[in-house]
This record gives sequence, structure tokens and C-alpha cells, in this order.
Amino acid sequence: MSTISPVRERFDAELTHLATLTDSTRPGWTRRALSEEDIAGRDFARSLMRQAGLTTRVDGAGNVIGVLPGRLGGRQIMLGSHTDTVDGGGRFDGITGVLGAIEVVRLLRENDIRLDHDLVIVVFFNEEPNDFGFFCLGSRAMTGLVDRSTLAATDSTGRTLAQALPDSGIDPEEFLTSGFDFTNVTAFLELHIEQGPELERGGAQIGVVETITGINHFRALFTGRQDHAGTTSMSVRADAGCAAAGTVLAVESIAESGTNTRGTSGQIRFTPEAVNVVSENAVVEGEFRGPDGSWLHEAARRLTEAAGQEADRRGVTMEIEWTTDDAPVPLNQPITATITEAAAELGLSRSRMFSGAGHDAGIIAAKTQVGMIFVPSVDGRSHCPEEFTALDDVLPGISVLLETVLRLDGSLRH
Ligand code: HGY
Ligand code: MN
Ligand code: MN
Repeated sequence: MSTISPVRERFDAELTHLATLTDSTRPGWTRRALSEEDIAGRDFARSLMRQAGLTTRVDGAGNVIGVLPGRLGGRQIMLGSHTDTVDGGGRFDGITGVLGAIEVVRLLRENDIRLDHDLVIVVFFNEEPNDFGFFCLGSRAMTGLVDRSTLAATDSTGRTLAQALPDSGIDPEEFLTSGFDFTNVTAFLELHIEQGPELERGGAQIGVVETITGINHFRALFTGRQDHAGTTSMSVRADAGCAAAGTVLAVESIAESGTNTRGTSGQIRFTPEAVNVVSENAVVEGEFRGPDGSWLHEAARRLTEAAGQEADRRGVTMEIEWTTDDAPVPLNQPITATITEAAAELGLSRSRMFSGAGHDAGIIAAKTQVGMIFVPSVDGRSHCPEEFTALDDVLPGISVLLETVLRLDGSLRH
């Protein structure tokens, strides 16, 4: 068993510094992918990796990759998470896993522990949803899940992703060919805050994730007719805004029909946006989540039908696009068992978890064995400025990450 403790002061200092690399015009701690702050955040993480002794590079999809060579060479254990945030987000989502992984490297080196495996640390590009309808873009590129249709996706101004990527130093052609060779990756681990209330409620220090939620994202476009708000009678309108609003309510009622299912319409836009004009165009973007892939498909079917009905009865046209269709991901039993043993060995209380949040780990799971370690979130809050996990709760997560790496390094030899 390892009795090595993570160093509180440096985690604290790095977390505090990253929190300054944010958009000061937005609430909370905002570092959205494709922004200058996001470039600065990944640069800072890269500088920490270099200081920790890793050889670093940035791949064609903006993922920062650092390598600590192992004794045997060839086989790899990968750790990682993200540094981008949602608009008005917090300081811990993703960042905990990035700083935690770098701390593991430092602890190994300071204690003269040489793994058999190469340890590969990844700061994934663009984990949170971007304006082009995608999330987990860096991990999708690494696992070969991007193509020309990804690059052709547009934001609300009509700009394509291909046009936006160069501002973040990413060449669109290289983005398409930045697949990572996972042949020798024997396991991937991600430390993360829970972002929900279960660990705190149950008094457990460590969450061992068993399944990551499935997520379907949609973008529905409604086209009606622009008219005067006072002179156009209700019976002759083609109000795109009302069709969109009906769709928002349909998302809510469909999500309420399942078990542990969720539906959210986080974005709606009317054009023109004026108090005395009937909307000609409206766009709703939202998502369904849940542990059951067949329910997610049924929810998508039902919403497509409901949005069509909301449009038809108002003389509005509707187009819906399902931009992401990620099935729920069960995580690997040998890895979750190792995480559980590591936490037990360290005397930490633990709980098996379902993750209602999506993670790069869920994408990487298509390529290698994956495990996730959760630490508690105060009041279960996340994706908001109040998101908080005390360092006393983060550090045990780093210890479990280290202990799991040591155990996997021993058990996953050739
Ligand atoms: O949206 C999510 O679940 C994640 O936090 N990106
Ligand atoms: Mn998030
Ligand atoms: Mn996250």
C-alpha cells in the first residue's frame, strides 16, 4: 500500500491560478472551449506537466498529452480530464482530474517510484458542449469519432467549426487525423467531482462509477412568419417562438416519464428578438440523459414527433437534428474493483455510483478499460459558480488515483 500523501498547498495554488484564467466579463469561472482563456488554461496545464517531468505535446485536436516513460516501455496507463468549463461554471469540474493526475506524476517521481507502464496524462480539448452542437470533441478526435460533417457544423452565426478551430491553433485537417493509437493503453482513469448529491448524502468519501449516462443532444429549428404583434390575430400567426416553447415543455414531460431520466432545454433563441414582433425563427437546443439506451432512442423519437406537432398546428416548419447520440457506458469491472480495493486499503468510505454527468472517460471506453473516481460536491451543485469540493475531500481522491495506478501497473503487466 502507498502511504504517500498528495501535497495540499500545490493543488490549492494551481486551482487558484487556473481560476484566474477565466473570462472576467462572465459570471463564475468561465473558460469555454475555443476561447482565449481556454488556450491559456491548457497552456498552464502543459507547463505544470513539464515541471512535473513529463514530455509534452499538443495533438492535432488540441489535446495536451504528457508522457512519463515506464521501465518496460510500450504499455501505457492513461489518466486525464478537461480544463474547459461551461458558461458561468465552477472551479472543480474537470480541473480536479487534471491537477490530480499531474500530482500523481509528481508523487511518483518524488518517491522514486518507476512504473512498468508509461503514464500518459491527457488534458482533453473541449469537453463541455460548444456552440457547434458537440461536446467531448478532443476525446472523440482521439478515438476517431470525428469526420468532415463535424467540421461542417455551424454555430448560430453560420460560422463552421472548421472556421473556428484555427483560432485555437487547431488545423481542421490535422483535427480529422489526430486519432491516438490505443493498442498499448491498458487502462484509462479519470478523477472527477461527483457534481451531484449522492456521496454527501450517504457520507461516502469516494464514488466508484459503474455506469456513465447516455446523452442525446438535439437542435430544433422552427421557421414561421414575422408579423406585427398587435395587428396579427392569433388565428393567422405562424409563431415559431410558440412552437419552440411547446417543444421545451415536451422535453420536460418526456423526461418525467422515465426512471432516472433527464431532459433539459438549456438554449432557446428567437429571431427577431423583439417584444412586439411575432418570431419568424426559433431554435431550441437540449438533451435527454438516462441509464437506458432504448429509452433514450424512444425519447428522441417522441420529441421529434412532438416538435413536429407543435410546429404543424401553427403553420410553422420544423427541422430537428440529433447532434450527439451517446449510449450509456458501463465501466470495466476489473478496474472498478481495483478502485474499490484501493479506496478500502486507504481506509476511505466508498459508494458505487451512476454518473448523470457525461465524461471523456465515456468516449475513451470504446478503446480501453476505463474507471472513474468521484469525490463529493457540496450540496451536489455543479455547472454553477457555487460548485465546491473542499481540499480535504479532493486529496483522498488523488490518493485513490495514485493507489489505483500502482495496483494496475502491477496487475496489467504483459
Ligand atoms: O454535461 C456534462 O455532463 C458534463 O459536465 N460535461
Ligand atoms: Mn461539466
Ligand atoms: Mn467534467
